[in-house]
Amino acid sequence: MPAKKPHISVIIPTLNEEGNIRRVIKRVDGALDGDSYEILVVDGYSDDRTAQIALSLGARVIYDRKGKGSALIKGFRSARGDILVSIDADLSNEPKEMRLLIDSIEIGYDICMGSRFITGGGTQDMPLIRRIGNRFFVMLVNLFFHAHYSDLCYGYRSFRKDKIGKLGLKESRFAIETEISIMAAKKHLKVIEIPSVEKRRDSGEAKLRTFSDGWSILRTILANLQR
Ligand SMILES: Nc1nc2c(ncn2[C@@H]2O[C@H](COP(=O)(O)OP(=O)(O)OP(=O)(O)O)[C@@H](O)[C@H]2O)c(=O)[nH]1
Ligand SMILES: [Mg+2]
Repeated sequence: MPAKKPHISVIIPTLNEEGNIRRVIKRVDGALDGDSYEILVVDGYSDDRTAQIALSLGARVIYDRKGKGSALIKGFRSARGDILVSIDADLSNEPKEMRLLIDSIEIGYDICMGSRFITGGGTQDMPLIRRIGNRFFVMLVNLFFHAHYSDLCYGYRSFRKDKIGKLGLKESRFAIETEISIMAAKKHLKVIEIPSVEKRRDSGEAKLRTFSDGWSILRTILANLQR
């Protein structure tokens, strides 16, 4: 008999996260105990044991060479669930908050976005320069695309699978969240924000480069004005 199709796919992009991935998977397992779900790790050919550890804990592992964005896009395509959740592998997102992300899709929203900047949300991991950049980009996106977002560059989100597949996403690096927010506004998807508290990355190194990735986020915003 074929295995039952999972209802939820938790997509985790990873690059050299061997110090974190075990605890992330265990906490996701704890948060979704009793649910029908799969954990899909999209690994950027890590040099360390990230993929082996994920496999040993029962996750499905696929590979992507380019960046966080292309890893997520590949994950969205490969996911078997109806509800997709994206979560970082560095222990900065709290798996217990996933319940709110999942419930939001179940009650009819197309995308639910964690926000660090509404009541109940917060961040322990945002230097001033990134805070200013994020706020500036939120303002531009809201102005240009008639949206009401409070946060932008944050990857803890959930999606209705058949909707995320139709957004024509292309961003291969850290501008992916910005592209999703813009396309969701352009296509008039039903979006909700929930408060989320971002913790400091536990072990390992940051992959985001504030200036080059900030520049690519700005380019993404401007490029979408013309499309
Ligand atoms: N597959 C894949 N995953 C990536 C790549 N770059 C980053 N990631 C993953 O994407 C998630 C977010 O990356 P981070 O480096 O934590 O970015 P950040 O949260 O802005 O930076 P920190 O402040 O260090 O937390 C993590 O789970 C990374 O392992 C990549 O090139 N490929
Ligand atoms: Mg992080």
